[in-house]
Amino acid sequence: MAEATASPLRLDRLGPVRVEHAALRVVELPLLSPFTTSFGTQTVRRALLVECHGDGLTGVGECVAGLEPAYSAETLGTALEVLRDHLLPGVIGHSAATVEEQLARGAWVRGHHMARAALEMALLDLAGRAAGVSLAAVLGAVTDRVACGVSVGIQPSLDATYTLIEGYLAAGYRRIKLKCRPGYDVELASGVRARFPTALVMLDANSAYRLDDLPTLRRLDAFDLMMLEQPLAHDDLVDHAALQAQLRTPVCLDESVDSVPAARAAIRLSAGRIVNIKAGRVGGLIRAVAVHDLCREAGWPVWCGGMLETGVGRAANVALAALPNFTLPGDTSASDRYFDADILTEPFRLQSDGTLAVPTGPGLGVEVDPARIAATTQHHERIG
Ligand code: NPG
Repeated sequence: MAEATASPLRLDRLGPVRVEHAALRVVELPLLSPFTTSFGTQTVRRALLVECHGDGLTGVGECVAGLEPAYSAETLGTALEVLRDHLLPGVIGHSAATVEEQLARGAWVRGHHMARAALEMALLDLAGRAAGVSLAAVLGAVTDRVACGVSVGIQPSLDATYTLIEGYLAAGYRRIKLKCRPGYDVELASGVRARFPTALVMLDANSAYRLDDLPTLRRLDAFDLMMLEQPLAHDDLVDHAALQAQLRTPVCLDESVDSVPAARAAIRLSAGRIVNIKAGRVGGLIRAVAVHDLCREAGWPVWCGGMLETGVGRAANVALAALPNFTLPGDTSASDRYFDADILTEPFRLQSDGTLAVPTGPGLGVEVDPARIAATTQHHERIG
């Protein structure tokens, strides 16, 4: 066990925020190429943005929920409803001494972590802008750039996968994550390892296996993978623990760690050795820092996951990934890995050292481009 260290979170740097009115906006951006995982193929990113207005400032948050309840039970539709009918009415027009107090007004809502996280992001952006402090500074960033990995979806052929990897490594990405599923695993890992002997490579199964697949999963131990992400069911920490006990490759948990208590349980059970932290999945950035802190105390490294975010959600991810225990490259790729054009005035660009710069401006530290917002908006409603 590593020694307990103080949390880097600095919410005390923020003052109170007043939300006068808000808006829910759905933008749609086509993906440059289809993204296939063990549970399906995505060709567009439809993102729900929460905009909170107060004192002449706007804070924006992005919800990571997808169109279908496949990765998680939440969808864009459920998030719209929960934000419109339950979460936003609790904050609009109410004064609070701190952002935490404001968020606590929605604490009675059970689950709906992605909806909650989107509102939290908007409030933290608004409060950061009001106080002139960057989100990265509030969360406790210790670096001004974060190492980037890239996630490669399931391709029509192994050759297509090799070609993509070559391009990403040449661009500077520092770690390759390969989506896998039963029947598209051992050959994939062995082929990639043979062609890229020194690359940092990991596999992500998105819960596609069962403990009965142990013989197949053990064969992956031969390929020096950084980790195997979320091999088993999203709600089965006990089986993950049984698997990790019989696997040399570290198991990384994603879907299984959907809350701070789940992180504690995973650590207690030794259900893996690494956590992919997504703020949306655990209910917000503040809880993401709490998961980070628990993992740090346990000696588990973490990295920042991605959900094909637009630049808004990406800005928050990059700020989070700048915390001290994010020691592994994450799924925080540059805007041009996903979209022809992002919705920001300045997209996230991969630096020559394979990193993204952590925004330093107030709040999220990025600006949405009004023309891109107008061009991509599918739905808009004012609340309050
Ligand atoms: O670079 O943002 C990215 C994508 C990273 O592979 C990625 N995300 O299971 O972690 C995942 C997967 C995902 C994407 C899951 C979209 C759900 C929706």
